[in-house]
Amino acid sequence: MATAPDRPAAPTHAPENLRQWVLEVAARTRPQQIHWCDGSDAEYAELLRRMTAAGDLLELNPKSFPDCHLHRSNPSDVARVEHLTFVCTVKRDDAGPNNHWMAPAEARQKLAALFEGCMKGRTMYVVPYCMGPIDSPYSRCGVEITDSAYVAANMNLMTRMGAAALARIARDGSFVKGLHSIGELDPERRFIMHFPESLEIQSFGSGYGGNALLGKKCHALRIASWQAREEGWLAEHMLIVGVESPKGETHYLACAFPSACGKTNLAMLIPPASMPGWKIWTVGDDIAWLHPGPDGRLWAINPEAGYFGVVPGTNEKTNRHAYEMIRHDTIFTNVALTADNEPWWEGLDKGTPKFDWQGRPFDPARGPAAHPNSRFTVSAAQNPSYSPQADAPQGVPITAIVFGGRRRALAPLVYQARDWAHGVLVGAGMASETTAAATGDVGVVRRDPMAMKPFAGYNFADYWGHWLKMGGRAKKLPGIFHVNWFRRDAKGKFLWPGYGENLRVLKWIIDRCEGRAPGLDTPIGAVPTRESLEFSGLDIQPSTIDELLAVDRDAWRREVAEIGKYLESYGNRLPGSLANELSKLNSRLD
Ligand code: OXD
Ligand code: MN
Repeated sequence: MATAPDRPAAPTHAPENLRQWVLEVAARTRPQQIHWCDGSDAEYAELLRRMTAAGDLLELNPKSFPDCHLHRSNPSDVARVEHLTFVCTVKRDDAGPNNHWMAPAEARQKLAALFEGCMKGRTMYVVPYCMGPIDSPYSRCGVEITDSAYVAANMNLMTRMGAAALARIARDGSFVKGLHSIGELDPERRFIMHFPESLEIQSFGSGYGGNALLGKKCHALRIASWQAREEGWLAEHMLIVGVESPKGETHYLACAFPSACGKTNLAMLIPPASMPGWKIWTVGDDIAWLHPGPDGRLWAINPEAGYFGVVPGTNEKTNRHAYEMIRHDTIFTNVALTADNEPWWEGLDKGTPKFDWQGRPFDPARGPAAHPNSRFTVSAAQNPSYSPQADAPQGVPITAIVFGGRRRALAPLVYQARDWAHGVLVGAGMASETTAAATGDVGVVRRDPMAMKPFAGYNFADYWGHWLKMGGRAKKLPGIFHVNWFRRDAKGKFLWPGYGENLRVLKWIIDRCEGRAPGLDTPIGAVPTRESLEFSGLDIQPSTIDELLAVDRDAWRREVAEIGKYLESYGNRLPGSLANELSKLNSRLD
């Protein structure tokens, strides 16, 4: 193999500030050895081999799932922990009511005690990574120090990690410092702390993706959203999808939905048979960094290089591309196993589970076989619909921004905001039912502005102010829309088939932006006329369409009152123009 995993010395091109920091951390955490990751295939294979030998990974059936492995988490460590996630700014108000806050000095003291000697007997991995294409001016780098081989291997799939990132760090001179230890995986000794003012992250006591793969939520959303405000761009919880029409015209949409609400499925959508000639290109499935481009449009890059997706529900019909791409070279976390050593999950339309996600003989009385938040980690390059533009340094131009949530009532299938400022209100007023992606109750409607409730690294009031300002920075702004795939009838049945059929809605959105689709003006925005949505080949009753597109004024008045109360909780930091948008909406409803 190209590199020995235990090589202690820093690579020659590692900058001095990085070497110094690594030595300081090693002196505090006292690992047995230090391994600087180079990101090579040989290194990845060696990491997997070691974890398998140690029992941290199980090799799956090599014939049907070649080079796939299963990792079983500690049962108390299977999701993001929002109540243990802190933004540590000098002033409490800068973190805002949307974040848990701790004073930086207090947080550092707590963490220092936890990290002291925590890597004894372990290997300390130094993981240099680049969020975004290596040669993009919009990309940003970081280094994660971790004592988890699982984290190092996942970072290899999820980011551009290793030698090329290190070379860029040496060029840039600055990087986000991420320090991570699994500690004892004790929920009582678990903290995910962010110091946006000094570009630092410290995470202790969890090995779960969103808590431990620091490039993802911690860097690319919480720290990056802070940097984006300072530098005039946006770091958002959005997929980026290219929609190519039969005429060969491609439009890119950036869509913000809360965790586990179908971003990966939408990013890899398979067009229905009744819409021949349409193609979908995935640029990203979770995070978008948006910059005003020289042509006045917003341009987006996906800072990630892989997918950390929810497994349950994935099958040939719901997401054929994901289903195919996770059949080789994939790390599964917390899925069940069949007797043939194949991964199994709820919603897979074949096979039977023999062992549940904890490795116990499967007993339906104990709940689902796969954990509802079980995940796959896979390189984006394995996705059959991976867009060649995903590596473009300038990113892709965004035609429309789409907000959405999981709402069984109220929000119509799709509506369009009247303009940018109204669109910011639509995003700020978003609410969605909670899912298994974070610990806590599932199915409870909560406010989740721009799908960023768990991820905005600063006060939401300032964040909305920044969004409003961005409206003045780009001359050709994308249209802003809201969708809801999850509306149900009185009996609880979904009204809309979703999945591939969502393309019909994306087509209307693009047509609207291109000025070629009529809309019906309502107080909340424009909804499609029945004729302007493409329904050919879809078995749906006209009355269902009417129900999907209906705007119930009374219910909306109640909703707007709720949104008003929520926005008021941000006090006098709330931008006046947002409050103004809300009163305009109120008057339209009257
Ligand atoms: C994720 C999440 O893992 O949003 O992407 O929780
Ligand atoms: Mn996410």
